Amino acid sequence: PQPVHLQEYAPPAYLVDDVHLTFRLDPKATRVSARIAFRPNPAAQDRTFFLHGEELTLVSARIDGQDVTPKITPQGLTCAVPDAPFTWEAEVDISPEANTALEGLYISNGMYCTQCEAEGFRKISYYPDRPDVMAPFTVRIEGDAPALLSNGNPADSGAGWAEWHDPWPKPAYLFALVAGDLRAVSEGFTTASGRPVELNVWVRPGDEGRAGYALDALKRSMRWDESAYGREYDLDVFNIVAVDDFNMGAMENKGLNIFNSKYVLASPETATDRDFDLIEGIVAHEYFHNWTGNRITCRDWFQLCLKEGLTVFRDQQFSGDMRSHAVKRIEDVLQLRARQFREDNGPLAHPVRPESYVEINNFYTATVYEKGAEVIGMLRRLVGPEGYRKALDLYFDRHDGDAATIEDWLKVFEDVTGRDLTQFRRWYSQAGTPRLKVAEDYADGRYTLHLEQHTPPTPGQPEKAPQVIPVAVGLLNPNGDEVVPTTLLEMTEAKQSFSFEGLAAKPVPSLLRGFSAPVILERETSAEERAFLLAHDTDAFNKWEAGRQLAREVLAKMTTEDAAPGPAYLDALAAVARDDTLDPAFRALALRLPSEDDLAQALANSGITPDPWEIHAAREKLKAAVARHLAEQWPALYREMACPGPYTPSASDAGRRALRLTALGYLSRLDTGDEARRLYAEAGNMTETIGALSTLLEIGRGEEEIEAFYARWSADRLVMDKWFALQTSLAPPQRAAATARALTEHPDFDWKTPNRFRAVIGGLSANAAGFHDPSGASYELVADWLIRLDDVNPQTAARMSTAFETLGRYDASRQARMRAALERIAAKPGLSRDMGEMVGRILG
Ligand code: HT7
Ligand code: ZN
Repeated sequence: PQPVHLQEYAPPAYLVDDVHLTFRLDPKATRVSARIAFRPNPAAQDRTFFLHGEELTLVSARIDGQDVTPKITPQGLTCAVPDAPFTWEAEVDISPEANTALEGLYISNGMYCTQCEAEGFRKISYYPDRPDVMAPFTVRIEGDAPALLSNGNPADSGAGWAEWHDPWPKPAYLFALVAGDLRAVSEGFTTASGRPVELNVWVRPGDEGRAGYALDALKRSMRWDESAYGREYDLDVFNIVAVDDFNMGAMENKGLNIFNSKYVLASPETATDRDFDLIEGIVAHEYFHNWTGNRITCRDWFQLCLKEGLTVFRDQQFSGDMRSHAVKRIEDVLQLRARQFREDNGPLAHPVRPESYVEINNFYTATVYEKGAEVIGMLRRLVGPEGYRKALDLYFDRHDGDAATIEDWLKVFEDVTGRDLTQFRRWYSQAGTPRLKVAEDYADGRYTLHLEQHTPPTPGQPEKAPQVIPVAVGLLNPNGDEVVPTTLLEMTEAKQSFSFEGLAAKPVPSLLRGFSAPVILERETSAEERAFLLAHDTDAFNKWEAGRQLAREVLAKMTTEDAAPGPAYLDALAAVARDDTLDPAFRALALRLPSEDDLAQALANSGITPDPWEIHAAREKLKAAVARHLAEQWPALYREMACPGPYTPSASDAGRRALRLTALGYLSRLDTGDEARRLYAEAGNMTETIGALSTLLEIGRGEEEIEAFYARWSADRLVMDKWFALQTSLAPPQRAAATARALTEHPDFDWKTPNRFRAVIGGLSANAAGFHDPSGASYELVADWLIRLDDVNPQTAARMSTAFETLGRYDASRQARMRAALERIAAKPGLSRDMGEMVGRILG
């Protein structure tokens, strides 16, 4: 298949003024009738009338009431049309039941549902399925389900039918339809200007008790968008539907958000604190898309970060406001490094705005989403919160109803602030994580930081130009007092120096405060200085970061030199564990060791070939050493952090539980799991149940509890996903492949359900040492299953092939085995375009 290029963008030949769709639902043959008002686009050169359409059976086609016979290809149709506005009518048949790819109209557990982003609408009707064609939609659904839902406002309904009208022009990717036996959990909401809105969360009968938290998160998101961005909701109803079979997390269809049920349904008994946290964030994210994505959409799919980067940034701000900014920032950076830095450092690296793709679904990546959000965070830092708010106001004013571009986005910042953002634009066009080297000197009260930036080559981009890097810096004197508060240095050159005058002694710098830019900081410093910052830094992110770097260095030495952990680190951790002036959630994060993949990444970045089994062994040793060093503190911490009263998912209770379970993790290395077993038996909520169970699995125990868990929860799909994922992700390295293989033979392994597939195969891929079993057994197992899934659900299979993206990091033997697995996938007859592109890029 040929790639599509950003440079080839051409405006659509025809625009759409109005769309009427009628669905006669039937699992085998749903009849979709479309009546569409087209008009020639004066801005277009080309006059070819082309409608996308895939896997459709055309029944009839008419133009202005006259039958026509279009020319049909596997990608769509062309037809001779008048050189003036005209009405197109067509009927097609589609088979939701046969749709296992979960794109277009499909059936999940007896319920009809759609997924149209990015290019799924073309599997529903012939249409110009591109985001720059926007139109109001009227939809009639005929079917015998109790709930018949589509976008916009309900217009009319009767027995076995319902009509919906969405007055806001939208691209086809935001179309949605849901029909099934669903119950609404509802509440009213009044917008700031007094518009009443009905909020519904639609779930299967029996799940009503698990919808309350999502509904509450929705209300808080709506209020927050009003106060933080001045954005109100614009329809009479807002519907959220929970669906079991879903390729991703959720989808922002106008007025009818569809969610993976994992991100809607929660009760204290079945969901962990992490689940509640994710539900809040994802509900907010999809709601915020109503303005950043729906009212202002993307001109083409290359501009995906326009809506996704901005919406992620907004949901991060929201979660920070709801919980703790410091903790949220640490969690976001952990995630950025684990996913985006990993991606940026390998064969799948691409710019935040890619310049070509074969399959756009392969570009819903950490780079587009998370790095896209970081770029916005940097912009905000550079122009300040007021400049940012003014720019956003102008963006909404100027582009409401548009399909916009990154150029449009940056222009509002330039117009509001008078800044030239030409160089800043490189953050959108250059791939790779910049390295920021720091040296310093001090003489006569003058302290100078010498900064040097360099971005390594990435596929197709051997050379990089310097980027604008906002470096937030604070300086501490040797007593630990802050002598220079946070100051923003704007680096624009490849090499640049910045001086601070009037300092009585050589200061200790706190660099890149709040992680002010998505770069890798390279600075030689002592363990003592890191411990000093961990103790004294006033910037919460850098306080944590100091401990993190210390842990990385200790682990790296333990891995490569078999060294013992030094006292600087162990004593610094003890001080954090003891310091009850610190937020428990922060302490839990500071006491958590870097992941095995994080360490592999760090070693590879410093030119050392990581051995995943040695890393695993070193990390286990370090856990044991920390457990022993703080032996007296764990039981007390475990006791003190117990939450009195009934479970609440509040940030403060969740933080206490996180610290308590961290203490349990270390404690279990001293008491062979006795306390964890007790907690498993007594736990009154899923957070503690899973905490106890994972603690036991991590020390190679928990067999009885795994059985008991299955007996208790086997009827609950979402909880069973946890059961599967825990076992593959926490299996000891030598047993991981065999554990995963055995689970693929389990009668409950419904591999066609993405959540279950991700639990088992994704769980194994996330088990760094287990996946990199030197025998290659895990590579082979994962490849076998990706080959199998590719026939059924290419989108999910292709996404999961990223397990192999770290190929270049490892030793020759592992590389050869990974390559062999990938080549076997590449050679599969009938390989999907999705998987073909991914494997081709990984193999290089
Ligand atoms: N905009 C959505 C991205 C998306 C998606 C969601 C579910 C299934 C398939 C999908 N393809 C693309 C989700 C979001 O970012 O909010
Ligand atoms: Zn999104």
